[in-house]
Amino acid sequence: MAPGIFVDEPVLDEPSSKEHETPKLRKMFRDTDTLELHSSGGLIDKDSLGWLRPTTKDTPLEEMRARYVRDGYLWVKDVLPKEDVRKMRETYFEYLPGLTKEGTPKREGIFCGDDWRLWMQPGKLRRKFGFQDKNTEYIQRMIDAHSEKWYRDFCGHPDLKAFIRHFTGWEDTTLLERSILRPNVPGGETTQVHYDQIFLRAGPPTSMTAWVPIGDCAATGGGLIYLEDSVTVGQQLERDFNKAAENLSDAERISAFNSTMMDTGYLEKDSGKFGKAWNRKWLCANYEAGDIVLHNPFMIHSAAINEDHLGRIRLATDLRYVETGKPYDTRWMKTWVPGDGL
Ligand SMILES: O=C(O)CCC(=O)C(=O)O
Ligand SMILES: [Fe+2]
Repeated sequence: MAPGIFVDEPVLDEPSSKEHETPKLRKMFRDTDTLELHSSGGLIDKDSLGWLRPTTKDTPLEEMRARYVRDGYLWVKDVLPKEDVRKMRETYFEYLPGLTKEGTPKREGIFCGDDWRLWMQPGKLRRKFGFQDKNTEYIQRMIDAHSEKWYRDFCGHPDLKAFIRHFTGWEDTTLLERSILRPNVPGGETTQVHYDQIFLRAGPPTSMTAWVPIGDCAATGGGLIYLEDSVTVGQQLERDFNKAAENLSDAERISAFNSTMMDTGYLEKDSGKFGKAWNRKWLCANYEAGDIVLHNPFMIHSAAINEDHLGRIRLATDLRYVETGKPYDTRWMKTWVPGDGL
């Protein structure tokens, strides 16, 4: 086991409120002194790392909502049955047999190690996601997975839906159709700094994201990292972008790739640098199958490079919910394909 993984006792940045946490949850805190995380732009200074606070799903509703409002995220444990999540992981890797190492159990998702696959990842290098002749069949399957019944059923899992309804209090929720299955292979391209509203600009900022790790994912395994207390940062940046885009056409204004943005739609490649510029820490976590993280559309996040010591692929999906009947970015009501402009 790599040093610092799953230390027995919490060391830093423990949540102040333990009321709704079990001892098992507290054991999951790791020592940031031994933790090394990288973004696509390089090492994130260890002084800039902290931990997300876990929340159990039976936490009183008012407390959960208060945390979401205060922190911009809510990391909820055990929303989905672990076995359903693991089954989904297995099904995905069975569907894409070449992705995992021959002779290893599919549900472990150990990367096969092919170099070219480092660049073939849905949702990364968004507009650059290319089709290389020799890999056409593999890439087509990676895309087709998003329309398969087992994936759509997973996205609509009744326990997930029930939790979202409970948490939001919305009479009915609409799950936006566009979502991406993201198999982040060790050492491969990773998600750069952004807030989700950048990509949902054709609607008001009333959506909520659920990031769903599909399998256990320790902090070094390429999970999502959140910039602490960053909803106001996202809001300020969006105001600045909108101001700079005043003279653009409507179509350009709602684009994540308009002339006011980086050509990838992201804010920065180097998460560490971005965190330092805003004087905030990056909060990471040891996620487990069954967890979800809800986040505000202005909350700033990115993903660490997957440096899993066993070479496991980080598989995750991200779902967006809106209150049924309220306006939203309707461009998101279609199944993801590469280069769909979002
Ligand atoms: O899984 C990832 O790397 C990106 C997910 C994301 O940005 C989100 O859930 O909003
Ligand atoms: Fe995001």
